[in-house]
Amino acid sequence: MDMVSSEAGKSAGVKEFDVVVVGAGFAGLAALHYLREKMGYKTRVIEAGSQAGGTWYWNRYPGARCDVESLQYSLAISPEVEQEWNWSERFATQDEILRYTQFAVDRLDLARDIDFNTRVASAIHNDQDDSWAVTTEQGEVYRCRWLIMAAGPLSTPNIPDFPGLDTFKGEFYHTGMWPKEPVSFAGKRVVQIGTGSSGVQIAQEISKDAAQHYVLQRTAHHIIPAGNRPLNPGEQEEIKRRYPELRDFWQTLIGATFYQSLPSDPPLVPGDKSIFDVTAEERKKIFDGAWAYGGYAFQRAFPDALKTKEASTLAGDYIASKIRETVKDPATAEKLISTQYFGTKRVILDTNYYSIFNQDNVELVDVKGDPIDRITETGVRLKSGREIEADMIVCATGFDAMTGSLTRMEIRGRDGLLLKDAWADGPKSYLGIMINGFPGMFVIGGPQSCSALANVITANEQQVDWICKAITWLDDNGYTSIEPTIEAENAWVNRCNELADATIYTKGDSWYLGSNIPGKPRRFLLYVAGYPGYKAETEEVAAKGYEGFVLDKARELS
Ligand code: NA7
Repeated sequence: MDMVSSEAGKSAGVKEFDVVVVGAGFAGLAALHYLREKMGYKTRVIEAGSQAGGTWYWNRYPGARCDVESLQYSLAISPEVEQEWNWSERFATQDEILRYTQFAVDRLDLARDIDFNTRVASAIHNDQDDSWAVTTEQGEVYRCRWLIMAAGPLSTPNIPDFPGLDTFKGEFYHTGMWPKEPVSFAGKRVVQIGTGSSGVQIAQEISKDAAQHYVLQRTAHHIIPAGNRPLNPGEQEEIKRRYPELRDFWQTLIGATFYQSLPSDPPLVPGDKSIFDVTAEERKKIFDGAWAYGGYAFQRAFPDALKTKEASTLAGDYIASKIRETVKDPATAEKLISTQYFGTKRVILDTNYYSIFNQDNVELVDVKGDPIDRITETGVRLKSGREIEADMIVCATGFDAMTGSLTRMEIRGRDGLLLKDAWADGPKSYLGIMINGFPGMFVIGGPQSCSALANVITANEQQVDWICKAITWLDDNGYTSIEPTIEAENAWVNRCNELADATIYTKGDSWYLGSNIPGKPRRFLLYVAGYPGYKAETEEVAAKGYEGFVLDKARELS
């Protein structure tokens, strides 16, 4: 099919496609494969990086590793890729995932339809003919009927506006924009700001070589052991043999991923018993087993741990006892104990973080008690007047999550509406896929989807499947436009907010709420009821002929 290019009235120099996809992470790659191979659509992917991989392309900092088991964190769209690629560890490193991505790109011959080193500046809807014009920073224009934004939920780095940052004379890095060239910490005084997943991972690498390593912590996060290890003999083969059955099983679980490596293992945790229905001894035994097994077994041990403050506190107390056992200096141990409810921030999987604080070259600096005043030419000054001299500053300060990758582009929908303005009071979407005022523009991993609360590759693939089926259906029925009604969008947003309010997630501060970005409206950014519920709700809308959407067939491309 070559829907757009066959139309009359093409502008010179404008590249014409049926579908343009922004971003070549897992979502964009899955979309390209689906659109091209299953639907025969003329598709172009635009990618800012020089290689596919999204998150795993940009976050190449030392120690970067996935927190979903490698045998589950993989594309299901291609049996060839699934069977031919071999993972080496239970949780894969950034480097291994990037090599896997490249393998998938080569095996599926995807690169020929991706424009690399190309960043999108704007996407403007043409209300006359229901097309989109996507313009790159180099000034190239792509025109398409359907636009898919797959720019990533965690891809706009947050560099806090510290006064004096531009005066610092040493090396400066953000984990989400790590250079390709090697960075050495050896013999240097390194200040690290931020102790989320990225901070916890890179801290273990910095502390190995730095002369002095200052870990600036604003909030202590909850950290549980990953239990990473090389894959056991036969484990990979069994999973490969059973992939179709296992992928179906994983999709019945709240996070579309299983906390155990193999479902055939005897269940580690009851999983369905309230934390209050067991004695203190039983609870400890269950937590001990889950802690030793690693991964998210601990988080899944009791279903109410992420629901009520009382249950969450018991899980937090267990982690506190582990910190006190590990960290020799009692004052440092107390600072590392989170005062947030367990699960309000994403729980971090780690290997050896707490014990680095027993090293002489590592100091934990509490920047909630004594905040950063400014960055100087030679380091960091705290409000107390303390000067920390540094050769290098590493920001592990996270991302403008879920919305940043979209609002930093000039996206204009119907009547010239700017997406940033439409979201001034907080992001809104219908089904986490489409936005009122932006006809024909689909979003993968956007606000009010379940993406970052689930195995994100599975969540991406489900959205790709939904979007591609919608596009096929629209084209088959002669529609040129689809847009959610404001009523459907409001109802979805309210539903997402109500679901979140019934959990622990809204009882603290996190990027899930946008509260990590000064001035960003506080709103829970995800559908919290789990992958199976999300899949069922979105599929029901499609089965009902795209209920809640306005469909238009009046317009032809000019
Ligand atoms: P996160 O989880 O957002 O962590 C960012 C960290 O940076 C966190 O500890 C923040 O403290 C800290 N931060 C942010 N701004 C500041 C300022 N101004 N001063 C001091 N400290 C600051 O990002 P990650 O990259 O670690 O992980 C993101 C996701 O990627 C993760 O959840 C996984 O899904 C993968 P705070 O907690 O806000 O007080």
